[in-house]
Amino acid sequence: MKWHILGAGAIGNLFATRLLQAGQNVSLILRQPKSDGYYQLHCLEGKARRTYSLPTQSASATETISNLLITTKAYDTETALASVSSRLTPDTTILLLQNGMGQHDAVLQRYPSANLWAGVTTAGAWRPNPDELICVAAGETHIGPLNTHATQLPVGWAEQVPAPTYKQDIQTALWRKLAINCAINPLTALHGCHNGALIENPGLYQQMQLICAELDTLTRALDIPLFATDLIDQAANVAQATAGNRSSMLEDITHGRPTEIEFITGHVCQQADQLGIDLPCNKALLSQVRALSAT
Ligand code: KPL
Repeated sequence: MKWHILGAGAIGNLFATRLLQAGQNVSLILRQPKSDGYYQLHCLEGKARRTYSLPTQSASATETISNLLITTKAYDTETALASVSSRLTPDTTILLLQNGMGQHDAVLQRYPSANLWAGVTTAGAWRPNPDELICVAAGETHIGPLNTHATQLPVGWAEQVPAPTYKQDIQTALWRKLAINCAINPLTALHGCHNGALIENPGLYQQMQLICAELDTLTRALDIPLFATDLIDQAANVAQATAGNRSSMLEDITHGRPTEIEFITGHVCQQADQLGIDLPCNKALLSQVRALSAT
C-alpha cells in the first residue's frame, strides 16, 4: 500500500522512514518536488545511521491518494488538504498526526466520508539540514479513529518500529498532549527559554502551576480524564524529560513563523468560553503570544 505525506518537517520525514521500513510505499508531497523525483535522507538514531531514498511529488500530481498522513503545522491543515482534494477518493484514509486541536473537527466537517484518524506522538526529531534527520527520542505514538469504528491501526502502522498503540478513545490522548503543550509551549515561547527553565525558575514554575490548575478545572467540567494526578505533575515531568529542548512554539517564534497558539491555548480558551469558565492565565498567554506571532 502507499502513503502520501503532507508536511515534510522532522515528524513527516521520521514517519516516512518508519512506513518505508514497515514495507509501505511512500511519497512526500512537496511544494517543490525534487527534479529526479526523490531525495536522500540520512537518518541518525542513536549509533545507527541509515540512508533512505524518499520519493517526492507535487500536490498537482494526478496519482490517487488512498492513504494520507498529515504532519503539517495545525494551521496549515485545511490549505494543505485542499491542495490535494481532487486526488482523494470518497473513502481515503486520512491520519492527522500534529500538535493542537480544532483542526480535526474542521477536517471532519469538510471530508465526512473519509476514514479519519488522529494521532499524537512523543517522538523527537530534528533536521540540522534538509537531507539529514536526527531522531533523539523514539517516543510513544497513539493513534485512534475519529469517525469510524475501526478496531485496528490503519494499514502499515502496526508493523512500524516502535509500533504505535491503538486508542479507541483518541480524544483523551489528544487532550493530554494539548494540556502539556498549553503548560509548556506558550511560556517557553514568551520567555525564550528551554523547557527545563519552567521547573528550574520558581517564577515560571508558579505560572505553569496556574495554567495547569485552570486546565484541570476545564477538563473536569468537560469530563475529560486527563491524568491520574494533577496536570502540573505531568507537565513538570515532561519539562524535566525534555529540559534541554526548545519547544516547537519557541522555534516558530525564533524563526519568524506563525505559531500554533490558536490550536493550543486558543482551543482551550474557546472551549472554556462555551462553558462560561474563565481561564485568566491562559487568556493572558494567548494574547501575549498572539502579539509575538507572525500570523
Ligand atoms: O510537544 C512539545 C512541543 O515542543 O511542541 C513538547 C512536549 C513541549 C516538547 O518540547
